[in-house]
Amino acid sequence: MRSTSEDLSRRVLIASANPLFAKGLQKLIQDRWGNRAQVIGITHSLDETVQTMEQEKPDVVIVDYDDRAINRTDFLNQFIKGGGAMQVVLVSLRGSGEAVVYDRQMLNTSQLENWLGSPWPTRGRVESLTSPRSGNMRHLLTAAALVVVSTVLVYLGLINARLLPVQASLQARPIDELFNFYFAGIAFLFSLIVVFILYSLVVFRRKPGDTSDGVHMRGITRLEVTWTAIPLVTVLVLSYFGAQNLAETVRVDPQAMVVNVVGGQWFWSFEYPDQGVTSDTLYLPVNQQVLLRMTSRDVIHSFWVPEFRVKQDLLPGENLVKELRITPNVLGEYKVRCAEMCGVSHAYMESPVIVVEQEEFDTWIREQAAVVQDDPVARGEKLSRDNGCIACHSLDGTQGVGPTWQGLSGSTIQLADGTTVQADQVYLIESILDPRAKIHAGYLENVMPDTYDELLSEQQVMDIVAFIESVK
Ligand code: HEC
Ligand SMILES: [Cu+2]
Repeated sequence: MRSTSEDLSRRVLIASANPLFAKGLQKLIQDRWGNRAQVIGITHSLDETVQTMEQEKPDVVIVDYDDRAINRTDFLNQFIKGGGAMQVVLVSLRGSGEAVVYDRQMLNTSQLENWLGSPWPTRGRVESLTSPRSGNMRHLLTAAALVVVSTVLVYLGLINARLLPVQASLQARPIDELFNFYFAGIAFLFSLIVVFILYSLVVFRRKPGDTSDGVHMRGITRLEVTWTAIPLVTVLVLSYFGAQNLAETVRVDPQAMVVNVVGGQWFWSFEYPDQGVTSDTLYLPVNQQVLLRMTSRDVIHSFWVPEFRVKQDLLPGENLVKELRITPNVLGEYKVRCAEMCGVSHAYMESPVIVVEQEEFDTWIREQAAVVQDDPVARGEKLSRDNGCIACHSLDGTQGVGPTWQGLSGSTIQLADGTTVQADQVYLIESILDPRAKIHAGYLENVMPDTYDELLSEQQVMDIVAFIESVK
């Protein structure tokens, strides 16, 4: 900032090919300002003006607005490229006469009146010279305060909006912490943008009758470097947090219980290899890490229990086993859902996930194991659920993707080729092992998987048939 005494002896350059304009202006400046301003030269062309500006570094350049020899647009382009503080006054003597002041630092229409005592009508509103910066600072501080208030309010709103369900696993904790951190960032960025826009709309609204131009701005390198550097650092910090978080959610507990998960159109099946049990419900003992080893029977599915937060895709292919570790720490009933669009019944690909005390889990395992031993119908029912048959075949007459099993056994079936067939044991077995052989009229022929002859043993097929026969 300049001191006041220096301010009072400004060095002025006049650029005009018109001698009358230059002389008149020089006289005017001398009359009004005496030795507080000094005309250091008069130039007659664009090149001469630019050259003199570089050599003499005047405080102010007064340019004849109507002069063809010094094209004002070309001149301003040159002027703006320079460094250091300098002001340009474009003065027109034509018609109504007008003047525009450009300031290399601020480029606003201020200070003209103070400078020349307003000898010409000025274009637009001329602000007083009394420290325009303090006014800017006040606006900035007010807006900043509003940003702080808005950030706090938006953040409180976000964390109280219950965007996340109950936190029911150890892995969910770091994820939620990261979420909260992001919410704070989102609240701040949202406020930064919205508050400044609204503030400008309200406070800097164009007053009636104001026809002045906005401030003319060219690139400000320092600002551009700043707004590139800050996001860069922010992204690096976030990626560090993200990596740390990931490491925490995949931390291995050597005591983890293994469950093999198979996803298919449209069912989940959970095998407990160490306990010799398979189920369509995922039972988990509380506070014990479970290692899910997951694969898909057909297309890509995705295992997601929102309460546990973590999620993992299941890929088709024998050797494509994906792992996910979960340590449930809140008792309760949840639902696993498929988070990957996988066909017609994708939205219904849900199974219960039940977190129980260790003793209750052991009891459940014992019951499941017992069922498998005793009764072919019970075994068949279990196999039907575990293999996803029930997803397509209802047991209560409800219309599904496939025909209902209620009353199926022994009924007469209309086939797509116009013939009929008796649904005896032979037909049921053939329908399971070779579903394309005979098509039930009204159903799509290539929907039922034709892989069961590989997946099921002869005994298992007989168990399922026993179960179908029992659904009356
Ligand atoms: C993706 C859906 C789907 C799955 C899973 C599925 N089926 Fe089917 N199933 C069908 C459709 C559709 C038909 C009718 C078309 C046909 O006859 O192939 C059918 C037909 C049948 C039939 C003949 C019934 C009749 O009314 O003609 C039997 C029996 C059968 N399925 C058993 C099973 C068994 C057992 C399983 C599990 C091991 C199973 N299905 C899994 C879709 C499915
Ligand atoms: Cu799916």
